[in-house]
Amino acid sequence: MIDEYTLKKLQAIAHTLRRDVIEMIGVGTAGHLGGSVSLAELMAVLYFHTMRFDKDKLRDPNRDRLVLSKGHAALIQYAALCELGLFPREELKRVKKLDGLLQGHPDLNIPGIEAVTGSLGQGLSIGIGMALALRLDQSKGRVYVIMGDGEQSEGQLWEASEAAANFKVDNLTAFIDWNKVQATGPTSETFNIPDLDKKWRAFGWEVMMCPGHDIAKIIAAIEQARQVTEKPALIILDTIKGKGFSFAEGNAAYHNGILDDATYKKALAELEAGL
Ligand SMILES: Cc1ncc(C[n+]2csc(CCOP(=O)(O)OP(=O)(O)O)c2C)c(N)n1
Repeated sequence: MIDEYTLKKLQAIAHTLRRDVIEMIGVGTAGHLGGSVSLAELMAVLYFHTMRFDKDKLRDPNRDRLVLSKGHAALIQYAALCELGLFPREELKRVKKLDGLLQGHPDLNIPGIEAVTGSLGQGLSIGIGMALALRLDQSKGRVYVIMGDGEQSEGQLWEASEAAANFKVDNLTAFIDWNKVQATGPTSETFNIPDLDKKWRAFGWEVMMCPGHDIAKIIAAIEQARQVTEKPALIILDTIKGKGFSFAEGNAAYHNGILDDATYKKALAELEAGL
């Protein structure tokens, strides 16, 4: 259980992260809006509540690691890292610019980023490697890996899934951002993988379903996952792609769409109204 103050604080942070994403995308350039903002609550919880993460001790061997396997959603991670003070706000205005720090996918030269991602399907393998190394080092650090539902079509991910169960990787928690839409349309029409929960369970994981925009429930699910021993845990977050912006919710056009002047203003107005 979390107290009312913490809940309100994390909700406000999720709201701020959404606003930062809109500011980063701006008018007239493409940006991964939908799959970024579907993660706003999870990012708020992980970086501002759950993770052992100290911005002044980025090399602490006991820190928790976050691997954003669906690296195209980097904007929401950049927003969180910026709000934590890891780089100046001016960098948000230079996202995806050649002279900017923040490129389209996470890169190791960005403070706070632990893994290069973007080629879907690889993040879980990276996370398992980290978790096994942490175990060898007897570190207190845990690893969190965020995957997409469209990403579930990647074969490497299922090999990694088996490996995690085989090696009893219990210092890792994985998430699927189950927003049901991928780049060009509904995930069920692009590459249908029904019964994700049963499949992961059959692969030896502890699997939990969780409403993905409910901060208290996300915190409770992560806590439950931490208690699991001798096997890895997966939290499937039931989310809405584009959450928070009426024109983008469930709309594949805003997977990596362009905001024009009207949609940009509408996004800001909806943020304002949601305060
Ligand atoms: C190996 C690989 N194939 C294709 C792509 C192109 N791509 C980028 S995002 C995306 C859709 C991903 O869908 P999902 O995992 O559901 O992400 P979300 O909807 O949460 O943004 C694809 C196919 C990629 N980045 N990597």
